[in-house]
Amino acid sequence: MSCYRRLRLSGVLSFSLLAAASTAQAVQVRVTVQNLAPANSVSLAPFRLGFGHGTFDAFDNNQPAFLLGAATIADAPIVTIAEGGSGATWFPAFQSAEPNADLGSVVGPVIGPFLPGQTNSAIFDIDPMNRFFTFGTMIVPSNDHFLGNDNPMAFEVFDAGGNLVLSSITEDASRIWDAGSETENPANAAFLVGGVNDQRENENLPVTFNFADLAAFNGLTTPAGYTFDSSLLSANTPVLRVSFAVVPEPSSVALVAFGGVALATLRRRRTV
Ligand SMILES: [Ca+2]
Ligand SMILES: [Ca+2]
Ligand SMILES: [Ca+2]
Repeated sequence: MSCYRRLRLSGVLSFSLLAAASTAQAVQVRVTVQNLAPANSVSLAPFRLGFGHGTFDAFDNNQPAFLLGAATIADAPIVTIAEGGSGATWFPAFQSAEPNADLGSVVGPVIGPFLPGQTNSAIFDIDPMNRFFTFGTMIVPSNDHFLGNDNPMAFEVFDAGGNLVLSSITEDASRIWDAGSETENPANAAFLVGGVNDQRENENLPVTFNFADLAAFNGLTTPAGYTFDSSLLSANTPVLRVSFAVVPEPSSVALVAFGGVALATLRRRRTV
């Protein structure tokens, strides 16, 4: 290959890379949520998530859930996840703190929560400059238990170059929080036959790690038909895995094809 041709090829490939860098503003990321908990133990309400700059923070260990503009503790952003799974104020607070964040949900494979062993995924368009992942999901049955990250910079999914650098997160039962917002009362709990989740009684405690209090629901029947038993959980029992995978985009496939055409053209020239 002559120096001239080598330079031309290198120029074509550099152009391709530059084009990719300037047009790749969003990547498609598949987020997969798996309930790893043993049968007849905890289920997971719809999974709420955001990719951002790592500045939105809805709670701290051993502090009351932050109100972040909400009038009462029942409306505090993390509490709208912990007490019902909706994130009704969590999403707006996240958007307000980080207007360019990418927010969404992964719901269970059928209507209702992720039962033990169930998995589902969803694909999101993510700006890879939103490098940090934050999530929350209510643990049911409960009044105000949840899984979520206290440190909004705990999970760096993309590096500064926009490359996916985190493939999964696994949480065990010791990572289950009590939001400290509602007392553990089966009559007011979600995902129990006979429980009325809209009812609540202030607990006036800080957010703390606590899965032991789920024993308040042992022996009671869930709407899914199983009898709940928290003794199936030990501190190190895995309960959640979240996985990340980049989905190839049509534009990047086209660029790869373009690079292939450039190489093929050069090869043809060499053989002439
Ligand atoms: Ca925090
Ligand atoms: Ca509680
Ligand atoms: Ca309730």
